[in-house]
Amino acid sequence: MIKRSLLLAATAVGLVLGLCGCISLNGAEAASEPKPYGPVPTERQLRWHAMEFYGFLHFTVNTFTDKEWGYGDESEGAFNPTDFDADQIVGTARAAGMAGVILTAKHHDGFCLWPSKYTEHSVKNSPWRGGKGDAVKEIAAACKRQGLRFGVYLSPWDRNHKDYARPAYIEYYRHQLRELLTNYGELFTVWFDGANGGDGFYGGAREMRRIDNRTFYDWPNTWKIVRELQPMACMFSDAGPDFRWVGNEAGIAGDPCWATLDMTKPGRYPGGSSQGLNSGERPGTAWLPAECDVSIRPGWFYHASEDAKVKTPAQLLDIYYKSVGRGACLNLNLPPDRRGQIHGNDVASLKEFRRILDATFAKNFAQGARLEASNQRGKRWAPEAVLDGDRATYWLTDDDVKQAELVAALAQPATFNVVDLREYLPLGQRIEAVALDQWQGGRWVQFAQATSIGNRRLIRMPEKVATDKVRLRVTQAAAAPAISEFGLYLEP
Ligand code: FUL
Repeated sequence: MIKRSLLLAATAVGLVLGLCGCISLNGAEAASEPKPYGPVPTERQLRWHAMEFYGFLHFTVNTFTDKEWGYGDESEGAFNPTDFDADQIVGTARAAGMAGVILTAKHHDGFCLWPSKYTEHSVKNSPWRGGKGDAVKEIAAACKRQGLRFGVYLSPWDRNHKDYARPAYIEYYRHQLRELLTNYGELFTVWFDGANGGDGFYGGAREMRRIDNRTFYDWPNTWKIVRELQPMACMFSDAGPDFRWVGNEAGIAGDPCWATLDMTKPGRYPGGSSQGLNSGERPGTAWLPAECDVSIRPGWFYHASEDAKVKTPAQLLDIYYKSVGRGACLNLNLPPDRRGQIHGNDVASLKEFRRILDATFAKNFAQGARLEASNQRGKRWAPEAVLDGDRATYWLTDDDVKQAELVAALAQPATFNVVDLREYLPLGQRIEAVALDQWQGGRWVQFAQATSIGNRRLIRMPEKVATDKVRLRVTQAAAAPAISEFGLYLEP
């Protein structure tokens, strides 16, 4: 009897909640669920956003022939790393703070780093490990051991294959894709390069072969294979479907850099034009955030002649702030050398880069601040969420409030030169401009401003700011701003 009345009461409450969805149990008015603005990310894209920083590993016959683009006629015998060490490679990426690596399983020259069943042009005919080696397997296993995610680059352009530019090649390409998608554990990405240079070996033909990027690869059906076999893998091409090229190979995102793109524009297909990719488009028709790819050296592959041209820690930091700090992901290439390891110069530069980043983000000076917001949408969306280190919680204003302020009275006076902001992505990219003020001599003085935020905005200031009160102002937004994180840091 008691049980039954409880059940009835619960049903009644449930009904009331279900009917109006806006009355809380204590009778007070609570706000309704917020509606997303514009295109929103998928679950797999959210996982990708959370990675922020990962690496490319460009490695193949080119490493031994000293080329950037192999012609496709390289002997399998050329591939012979003297001391291949997947743990050293992946360990270097891990120590640098990377969340994953993407290996060039096959570059444009067509040589396969795994013993594909569908070609003789692979490690199986190389002297490395007596023809029994599988570099894809070794890197994937090292990633698993060291807690990194793994992805593959499978060049659509193949300058070795006799059927390239004919329908039979698509079949070949898909067989290879299936091998990579089924034999190497979970992949976080499949990276489809857009380069199609034309001439090549092509099984001995040594000729120019042109294809129409838009139709030849029949991308929709190739993508289906990835979705079927690796549903959580994000696919890259110049224009998606899951993340986009940033339009340059310098690792620099636009400012602003919107996470959305208008896919109705001409050239919006894999390998299409790079127009608009650097800054994205707003409001856009698809959530298609940017990846900034860049090599730690001038070339993508290892060349001893570039040993003294490794990017310095200061250059890497600059790239980090202009990629991750503009809401994109950074894909930094580390090319294994002829031993099959990351060269000491690269290791040293990465180590110092990481040391500075760790020192910078060790302490959030906003932590413990007393927060006061000009508006909040009800208890569940209180401003304290911006300091809880959890990107799933956020401060949100009422629907009609698109400009809002958050004053943070710091626990102690602080000196900082980096501001860190994140939007709550499942509600779409809403904020269009923010400004920051410091309390100085009894008044507010602006010290920074920014446009797009998205996954993350890092504002790196030329001067340090010393204050005990900071004001964050959302000065322009397309919908009620939803901010999930806020931080103040000091780069040493
Ligand atoms: C380009 C390629 O042609 C380069 O060799 C490299 O792989 C880079 C990441 O993408 O399009």
